[in-house]
Amino acid sequence: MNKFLKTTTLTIAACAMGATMLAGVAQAREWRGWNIHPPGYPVTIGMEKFAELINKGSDGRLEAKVYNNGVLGDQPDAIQQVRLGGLDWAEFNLGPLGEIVPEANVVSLPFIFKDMDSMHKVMDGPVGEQISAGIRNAGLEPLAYYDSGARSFYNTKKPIEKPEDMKGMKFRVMSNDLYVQMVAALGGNATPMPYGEVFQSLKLGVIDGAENNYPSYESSGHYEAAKYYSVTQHLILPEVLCMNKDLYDSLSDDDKKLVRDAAMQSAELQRATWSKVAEEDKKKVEASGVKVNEITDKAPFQKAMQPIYEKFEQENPDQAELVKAIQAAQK
Ligand code: GTR
Repeated sequence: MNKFLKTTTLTIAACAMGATMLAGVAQAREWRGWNIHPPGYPVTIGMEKFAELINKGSDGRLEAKVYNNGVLGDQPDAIQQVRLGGLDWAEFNLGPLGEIVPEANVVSLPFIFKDMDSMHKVMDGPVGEQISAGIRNAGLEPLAYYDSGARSFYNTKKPIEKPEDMKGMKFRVMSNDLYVQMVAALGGNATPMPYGEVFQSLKLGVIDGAENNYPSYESSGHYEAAKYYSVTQHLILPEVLCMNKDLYDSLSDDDKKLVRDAAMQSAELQRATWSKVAEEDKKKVEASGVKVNEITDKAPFQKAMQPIYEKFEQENPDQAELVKAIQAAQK
């Protein structure tokens, strides 16, 4: 995190803490919710719904609040904060979460899901339960899964049609070693970097590209800096609405139910909003001059991932079963 962001984050955190203290005993302690996205983004809409249902459903006994735009820190830091109780709840992508939840890392194997429907099917079944158990073991109570579509590569230089086109280009990836391996296997160079630094880095030419879904590509403004979007759809990553496990465990049964119902309703709204917004954002970036190229033959990209699967299964024998289960569920 850069210094300005860190100072701002600390100031905001201190203010939030001060406000909670000033509120005194009569009022609920505010549950601070970390969100990386701006207002109006599908995740933000879902999280705001969750907060609203909690606040209303408890007649103000509980108070959840969403802090947007990553002002409470970047994602890997926020994951630690929610685990430790410095923050209360959040919506995380399973990519960076995979670094501390081995079960969750299987979804970061590129091309593991055929499409969104297959991802939903797997996450709604026994594999999803094992991933949830892993998240719980890490000190986070998983409440509901949100959608984040499919991620594709974009860059400032040219359309990517085959892996060789990535040669010599530097791509920002999220914090997870599997993504560094992924870009390297395709012939490019990977640089893990906080989301909030990508726009500037594209503008300055520090990186040539990155990868994301349409709504993030649009809302982050990356589409203004990197005009070539190549539909590789190499990752279909679920996201999870979760809270500090000790906080969840401390709730009464009625409040646990309130939290779970609110999470479910928020996820329904988030998923419905997602499919609408993803389409709209594709049109919006195209209208702004972005060159989108579909990739008819994804086989060369998929083939290049084989060594990553082999290494992963060798190093994580416990997760190898999960990989097989995901593959079998999609046959
Ligand atoms: C978005 C995701 C965020 C964050 C971001 C990134 O699609 O919703 O949680 O992971 O991508 O690229 O860092």
